[in-house]
Amino acid sequence: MDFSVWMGTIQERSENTLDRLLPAAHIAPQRLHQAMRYAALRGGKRVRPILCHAVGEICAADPGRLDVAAAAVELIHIYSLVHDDLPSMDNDVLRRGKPTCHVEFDEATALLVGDALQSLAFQLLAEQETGENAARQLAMISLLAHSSGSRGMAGGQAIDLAAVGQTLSLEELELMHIRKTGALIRAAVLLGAYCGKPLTAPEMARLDHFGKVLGLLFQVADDILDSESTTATLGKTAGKDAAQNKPTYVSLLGVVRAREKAAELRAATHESIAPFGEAALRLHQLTDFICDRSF
Ligand code: GRG
Repeated sequence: MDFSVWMGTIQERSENTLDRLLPAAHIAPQRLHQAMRYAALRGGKRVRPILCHAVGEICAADPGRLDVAAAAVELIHIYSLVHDDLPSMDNDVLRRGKPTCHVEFDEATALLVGDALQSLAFQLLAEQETGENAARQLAMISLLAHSSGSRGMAGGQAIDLAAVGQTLSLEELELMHIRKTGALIRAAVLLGAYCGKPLTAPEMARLDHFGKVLGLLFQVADDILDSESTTATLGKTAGKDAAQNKPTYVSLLGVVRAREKAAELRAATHESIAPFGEAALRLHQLTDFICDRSF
């Protein structure tokens, strides 16, 4: 199956799973549930769910288990976007081609949407069957908690907020992105692996390395897009990093060297999963999509 067709099927599965697992809009408190569904449904590339499913092909994971793990990581991602867009953080009005959650509803509701989506993610991993046994499911919960907490995504966001108007070295920028964006990308990879047949320690280490490098590649590509694309194409405000005087790969390296960096990371990503052979086909294709995407 062509990659774009395969990706479309996973995006559809992801949408249907979120639709099924989110509280219905008519259930009280209706406004909060409407806002959760507004933020979560009909939008986004679903890169993290696609990653879960692509890794699932390596370890023969059950698609139903992957759906739940993928939904959990996507819910954390959506919560982070809703909170990131708030006036006290990035103060943005457009996300996934529509008004941000606090613009469509209100600030207090958007805050609660993020909180409730985060709780739902962990509820799913605790209540639904995602791994072969309880120990595996606990490992999945622990992984997602670490990845999204103060030494993962939330910590990366704190470094990001403190960095506005500052000069960061390349190493400091990398450390920020490893946490802010990379931690959840890595979690998506490893959650996919936990859904399937147990892999050997070297195989898990290989996937771990892949997830880390892919997270950086995702961010370099995102920085290049932010500097070169348009708001209409991205479905979110373009050029914000420069406007807010935020350090990025493009501001530090210039666009030509940022592209070289992306090419190096792409090669390293492919190399890290080469030993999986044909089973990693979807992961290779997804790596290229992340690097070459235009939105
Ligand atoms: C508020 C705790 C907290 C964390 C926020 C991820 C994040 C941390 C903020 C998002 C800001 C941002 C634009 C980061 C750059 C990389 C990124 C995560 C882009 C958005 O992810 P995509 O491109 O979005 O996967 P879609 O909408 O396609 O899911």
